[in-house]
Amino acid sequence: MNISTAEWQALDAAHFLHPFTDHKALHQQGSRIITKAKGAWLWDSENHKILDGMAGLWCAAVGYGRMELVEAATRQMTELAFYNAFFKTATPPAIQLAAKLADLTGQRFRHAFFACSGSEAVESMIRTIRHYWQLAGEPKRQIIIGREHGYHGSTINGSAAGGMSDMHRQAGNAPGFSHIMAPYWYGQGGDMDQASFGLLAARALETRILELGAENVAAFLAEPIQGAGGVIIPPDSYWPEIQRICRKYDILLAADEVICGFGRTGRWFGSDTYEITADLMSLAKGLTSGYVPLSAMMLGDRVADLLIEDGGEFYHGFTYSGHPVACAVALANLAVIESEDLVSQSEAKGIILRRKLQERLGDHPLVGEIRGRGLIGAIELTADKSTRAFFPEKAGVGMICRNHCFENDFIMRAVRDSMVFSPPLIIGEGEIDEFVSRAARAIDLTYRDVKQAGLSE
Ligand code: PXG
Repeated sequence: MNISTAEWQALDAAHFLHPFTDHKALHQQGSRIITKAKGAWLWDSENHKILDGMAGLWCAAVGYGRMELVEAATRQMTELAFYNAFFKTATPPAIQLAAKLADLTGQRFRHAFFACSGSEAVESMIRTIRHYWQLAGEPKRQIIIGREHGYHGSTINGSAAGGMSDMHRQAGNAPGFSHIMAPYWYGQGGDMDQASFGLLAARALETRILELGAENVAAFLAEPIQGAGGVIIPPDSYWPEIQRICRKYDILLAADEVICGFGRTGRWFGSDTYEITADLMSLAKGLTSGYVPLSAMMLGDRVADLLIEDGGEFYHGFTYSGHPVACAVALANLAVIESEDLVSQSEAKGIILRRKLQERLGDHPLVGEIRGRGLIGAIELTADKSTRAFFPEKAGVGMICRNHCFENDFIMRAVRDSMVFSPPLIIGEGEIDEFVSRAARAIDLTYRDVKQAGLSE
């Protein structure tokens, strides 16, 4: 296409509203126009080749440009582009995908409900949980407990379930939600060892259940590893204690696997990594590697049996629930993940990536911690390595680093001053080296700026 970058930017500013964006600020700068991608690399309209350390937005597990997925979409669009599943009909890809997902969970979740986005999958879980308790004869159980720094999407209920206060303020904060602390040892652990802090953070759930009255609490909704909140890796003591508390008070456990699912944490699901036995689970992103929008709510037997046996009609669904093209792409995507063994690759490459980051940046005065599981991780930037002190929020150090990454054709995202990453699972050895050297360069440049601004010695 013969359109200049400046023309794209003008058209973009004139018409396209972006998600989570201060548009006035963006328009002063202009968007970067991404035009193509292959493997772990993106190209922009100025023909810069950019290493994508975020897999799109925690999605592109199999990398970009995989013809297996393209062909699956083409085949399905040609055969049957769309049909709904509302009125006693179903399409083969949706049936096959539901069965495949049940297999991948070892039949712990035998039923799948499909939607288009993570937010819709979470919204579906919230509706299902409340419906479940009505059917179970405990209709007072309405409250969903989430966590600070949790992210569960941008619908009204999803944002209320999440722990982002700016979202609560703008979205009107729907009733029926409560939040407990996150297991964020780096930020809130102080002098405690990780194991003790993990127990402390989990026991906040018990305290909250008792405050609210267990008879009013429907579920605990949580990501195995909190992604958008800054890749918060829970101490190993955390999840077993959460599980014990949920069982003790008969609270449903809903695992939001939108980021953690499909190998991201080195196992098929984050719930496998932490041995979580959830009652419901939401999936999206890696389900199709982002090639087309698709999400799923998975139900374990406890919820599914009651819903199916005693629920009658569940007044919930979307036009595109079980979209055949999206489901066909998901099946092709899962076939690639399996045939290339990307789940164990994620585990093995994650170890290499963290070791190399540690070697190159472990002693860096700006780096407080390098953490991760599989191919999801974070580098914390600190004002004082020995105390893990944060920079003042308004200094925007994470954003400075993100900009240096961007200017050096490398994508990491800043959450507060944590630089978070989740590269495609197909990232190669040489690309891991490239990742480390680009990350190091951005952190060196940030350190220079921080010193110039008098924020660090
Ligand atoms: N749950 C989790 C755990 C997520 O990470 C959603 C639900 C909602 O998914 P949809 O598809 O409705 O966006 C998400 C999405 C970021 C970022 O900046 C993260 C997400 C979305 C947009 C930005 O880290 N996660």
